[in-house]
Amino acid sequence: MKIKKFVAGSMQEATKQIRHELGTDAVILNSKKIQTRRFLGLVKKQGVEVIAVVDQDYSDRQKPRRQQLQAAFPNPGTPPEKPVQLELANQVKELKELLETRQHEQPVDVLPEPLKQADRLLTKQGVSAAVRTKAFSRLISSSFQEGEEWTEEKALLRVTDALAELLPENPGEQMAIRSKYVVLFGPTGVGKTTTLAKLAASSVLEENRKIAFITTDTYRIAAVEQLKTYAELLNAPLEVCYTQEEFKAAQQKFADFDHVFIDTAGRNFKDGQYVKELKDIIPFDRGLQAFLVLSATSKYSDMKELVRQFSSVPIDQLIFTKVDETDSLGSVMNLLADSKIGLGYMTNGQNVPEDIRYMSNASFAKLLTGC
Ligand SMILES: Nc1nc2c(ncn2[C@@H]2O[C@H](COP(=O)(O)OP(=O)(O)OP(=O)(O)O)[C@@H](O)[C@H]2O)c(=O)[nH]1
Ligand SMILES: [Mg+2]
Repeated sequence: MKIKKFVAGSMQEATKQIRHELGTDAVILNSKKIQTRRFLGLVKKQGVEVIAVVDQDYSDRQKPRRQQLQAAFPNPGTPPEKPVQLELANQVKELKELLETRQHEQPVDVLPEPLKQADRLLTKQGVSAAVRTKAFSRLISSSFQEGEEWTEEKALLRVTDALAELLPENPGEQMAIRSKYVVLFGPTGVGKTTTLAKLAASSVLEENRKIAFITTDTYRIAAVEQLKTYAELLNAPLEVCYTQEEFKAAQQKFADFDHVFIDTAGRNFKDGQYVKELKDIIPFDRGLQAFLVLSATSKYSDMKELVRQFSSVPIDQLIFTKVDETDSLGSVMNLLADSKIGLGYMTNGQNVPEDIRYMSNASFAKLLTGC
């Protein structure tokens, strides 16, 4: 297998070079527009940088097929000689078609074995083909050297970095809880109340903050009792609010507190009506840090639909719970790679306050690949 970077004035020129140097079985892995400098670096010129690869084994595997086709459709006599220009135009067209037909193949088909192995690991984790393709294209365009030696460890580290780069911006641990009001919402039973208690407990125990609780979960009878238990343990006041007026009154009451942790009712938010009900009670304004809580055990398509339903709510970050209950984080990766909302926390157990961790993009990618 041979991988090479080509720089040319246009895509057409680049494909000509690729055909010339790597042959007709070459596949374009990545291309981007670049600015080249000419004449003492003063004049800028538009160009393209293309990374192409040819897998000799693949090419050889195709030979018998080509011979078969030639045998099945023998050339009926010597073709008339074509003018040179027409010949060239046909070659370009042929190459274009070839590249187009092979564009949908996994780029990893032609990568070195350690990278293929990393790809298999991601596939096992449930990372989608689209995300894997994006990660490998990024890896190749940013740090792939011709003739580079690859080990399994190096491949995994580079893939981990490339995956982290696909994730939306994450404000970092120092900015974990940065607003006075912190609200958690999400589907039923994902661990909202437990996670809120973990965050509140860390705030009291590690940062010595003066905290209070509000709950708008008046739907389940036991919900208030559950939060009251945590509030009593942390010696923090709790207000139960049924309406936005009551919510605003509670905010007034807690005017001199450092943080107010707000719990909400778990509902089937695939029904947009519940999103509206949530917004009817809680004014989602600037002073509020909003976390959508999802379970890491959920299916990608369900989580994606939930995020879509919340598009009218300004969500700051996502929290994924129950990481301890799953062996594959592919659905979380697929969701994050697709989303503009960054990752915040992950929880990995029922213990309050221990089982929670702020996750940077790099630490999540490492957790995913086991690096
Ligand atoms: N294994 C595991 N269990 C968790 C985790 N977080 C919460 N749980 C458990 O999940 C169950 C539901 O937790 P809650 O905090 O009541 O969930 P909720 O989202 O507030 O539920 P509703 O308010 O009814 O929608 C409890 O048994 C928790 O102990 C976690 O990270 N891992
Ligand atoms: Mg709850």
